[in-house]
Amino acid sequence: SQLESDLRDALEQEQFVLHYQKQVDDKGRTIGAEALIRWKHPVRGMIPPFEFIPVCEESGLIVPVGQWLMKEACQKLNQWQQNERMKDYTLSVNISMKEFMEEGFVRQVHQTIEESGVNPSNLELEITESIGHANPEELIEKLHLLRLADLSLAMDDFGTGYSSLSYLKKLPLDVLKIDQSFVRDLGVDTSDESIVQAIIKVGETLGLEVIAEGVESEEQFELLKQYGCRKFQGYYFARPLPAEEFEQSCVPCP
Ligand code: G
Ligand code: G
Ligand code: MN
Ligand code: NA
Repeated sequence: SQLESDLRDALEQEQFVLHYQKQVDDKGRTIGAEALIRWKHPVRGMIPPFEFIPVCEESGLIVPVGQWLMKEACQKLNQWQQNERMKDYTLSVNISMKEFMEEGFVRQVHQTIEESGVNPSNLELEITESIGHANPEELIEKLHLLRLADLSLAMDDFGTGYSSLSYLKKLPLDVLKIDQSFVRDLGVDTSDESIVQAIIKVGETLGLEVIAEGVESEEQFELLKQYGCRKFQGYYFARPLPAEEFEQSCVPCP
């Protein structure tokens, strides 16, 4: 398709960029960021990922795009690690299921980490529950191999998939990300309050960190803190921003 061939050009001409959305602690202090890809199209302007990631997945382009992304993310994290103010930030990167299931994915990630010289202990890979549709043994094995590089693994959009808790327990994860659909109606929908509390409890029980996504208001932030959540992400703190703007926004207040 036209889009597919445009995407090949985009890779060659380096038209992809990463934006960074802040993640904060309970005091609102920056602790890291999630990297979110954008396509800077020469004619159409900034194109959001939902308009091209599916095409990348169908066409196999997700492999080279994912490689570019991992390289870019490792370079950025490596820069932060040289900077006194940002040296402890974590950087989370989204991995699509198609990419994850690709032969050679783990080796490629390890190689990119090595070549970049980054300390991987602040690198986090986000997978989604839809990965659960894959062969469970193969998935668990792959996650263990990935973690040999000393990086962290997060379950993105948690609570929207179908994975059972007994399955979740078997996965070598570090972090659960509460899906923003549950955060949206906090203070409005009591069942969402219960779901969020339950997810935080599951995290505690399994020894996983929990981060709430999609925090848009002070009320949501306060409720999440009351429930015991310690990490937060959402428009209330910052939108995804180009690297420079993100880095400037992290300058501590005098
Ligand atoms: O702002 P946002 O529009 O960035 O992202 C929309 C969707 O695209 C989210 O589901 C997000 O996980 C996905 N996405 C964003 N960046 C990336 C990326 O770098 N790789 C993959 N595979 N998905 C991404
Ligand atoms: O699927 P994933 O969680 O990776 O994607 C994150 C998506 O959520 C991105 O599209 C990002 O722009 C968006 N996002 C981040 N914070 C907020 C928020 O507070 N509200 C809403 N509506 N979307 C958000
Ligand atoms: Mn994500
Ligand atoms: Na998410």
